[in-house]
Amino acid sequence: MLYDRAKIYVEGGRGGDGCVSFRREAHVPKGGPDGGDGGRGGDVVLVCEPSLRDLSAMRQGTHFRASRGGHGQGKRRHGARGEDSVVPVAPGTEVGGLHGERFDLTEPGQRAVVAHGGGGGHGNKRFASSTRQAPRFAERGVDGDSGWIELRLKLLADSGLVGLPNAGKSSLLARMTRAAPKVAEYPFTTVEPVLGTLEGEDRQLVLADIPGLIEGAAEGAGLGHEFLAHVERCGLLVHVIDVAGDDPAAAYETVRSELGAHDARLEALPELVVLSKRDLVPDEDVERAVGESRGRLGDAVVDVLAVSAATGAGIEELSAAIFAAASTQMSRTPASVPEFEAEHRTYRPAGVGGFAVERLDGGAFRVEGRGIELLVDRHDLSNAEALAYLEQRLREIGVLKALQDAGFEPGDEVRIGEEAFELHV
Ligand SMILES: Nc1nc2c(ncn2[C@@H]2O[C@H](COP(=O)(O)OP(=O)(O)OP(=O)(O)O)[C@@H](O)[C@H]2O)c(=O)[nH]1
Ligand SMILES: [Mg+2]
Repeated sequence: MLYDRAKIYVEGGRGGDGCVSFRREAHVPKGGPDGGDGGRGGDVVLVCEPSLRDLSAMRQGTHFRASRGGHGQGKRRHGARGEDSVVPVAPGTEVGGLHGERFDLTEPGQRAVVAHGGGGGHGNKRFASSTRQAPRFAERGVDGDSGWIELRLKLLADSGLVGLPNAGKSSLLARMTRAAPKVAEYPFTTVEPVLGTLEGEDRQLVLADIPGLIEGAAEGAGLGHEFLAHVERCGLLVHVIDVAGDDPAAAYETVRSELGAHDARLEALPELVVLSKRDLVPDEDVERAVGESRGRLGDAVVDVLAVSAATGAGIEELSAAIFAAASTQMSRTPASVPEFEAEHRTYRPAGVGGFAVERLDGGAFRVEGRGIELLVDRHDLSNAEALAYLEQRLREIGVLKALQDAGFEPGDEVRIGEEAFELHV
């Protein structure tokens, strides 16, 4: 089985808490605050690992959690950064991130941070000011990002073999590469993509043999639809048609329309038409079929060739044609040029950003806003000093003013995030 989809739960580490501590020295009676900051939580990072073939490793474990940041300590010692959770994925893995980003891991070693660790809390040292010389509170660390994300593997092949079932695709792959796909005289022998490497003089190309396509494949008929995504990254389609079949022209059209129905990008790929099993019909019929196809398809295709996997006739020419198409067309394929920088987002819960105040039934007030919620989350509201500090911050940010405008009076209940508390200001 080729596991080309996975769903995993990722969770960045929680930030370490800031520390409340005061300097103690033999000859200094009342030392100042010296509590260090908590460390950032670790990230969950996907890394493109070339030794992996598919996403089957994700079946063992679906939860990936990074470690939490270390807590701050006295003497201004900061907590250590939490350890990252590193998740190896096969080349060609596409990921939809927690915040709607997309990552595409194609190059070995390429990384994508899919869950950022939470920030560490500031130690009490940071809250010292001329009016608050001995702060007896510190911030707590915040939670990291978390949630389920979906992974989708799209094989990194340079060229894809497409065609109706039984057209002879696997026989060609077996003839041209070291791959040993199953070959048989019934349709749907190939049930999942098989990759083979085509050896050239100075380079190699990866050929993907995908299950046969039938009418309705794009809507789910047969098996091919499951795997059409795997040819999306190819730079060249090798369209295999049984020259001894009933109606080669109709076979061609059926496959073309399924490719187009799946994705217009597939339809737009350069295409090499290969008439297979040429040993089964007289040479003059083969020549006629090649001429007829060339006339009908013209410039729409790279070329039309006739081959036999059984005798080897035309195989060298086919290989040369694939390499030639590769050097002219594949230099700009998505397989070699990552569509997205995998690591394209930096996230820090820095500024408080916007907020909204709402009066609830019963007289309480709710303040909403990610930054404000984080601020409240960072503080222990049972600590009177922390609460006083929070009130001061809410005043500075303009939340108090907004509350008063909404009818707030000292002593009313205010709810922010999970917390509910009375404000006496
Ligand atoms: N005589 C002859 N028979 C061939 C040739 N190529 C393939 N065949 C036969 O055609 C049948 C189908 O070949 P496959 O390679 O399995 O075809 P496929 O396109 O991979 O088929 P699916 O995997 O079902 O989509 C098998 O019985 C092969 O032996 C050829 O060049 N000459
Ligand atoms: Mg096959």
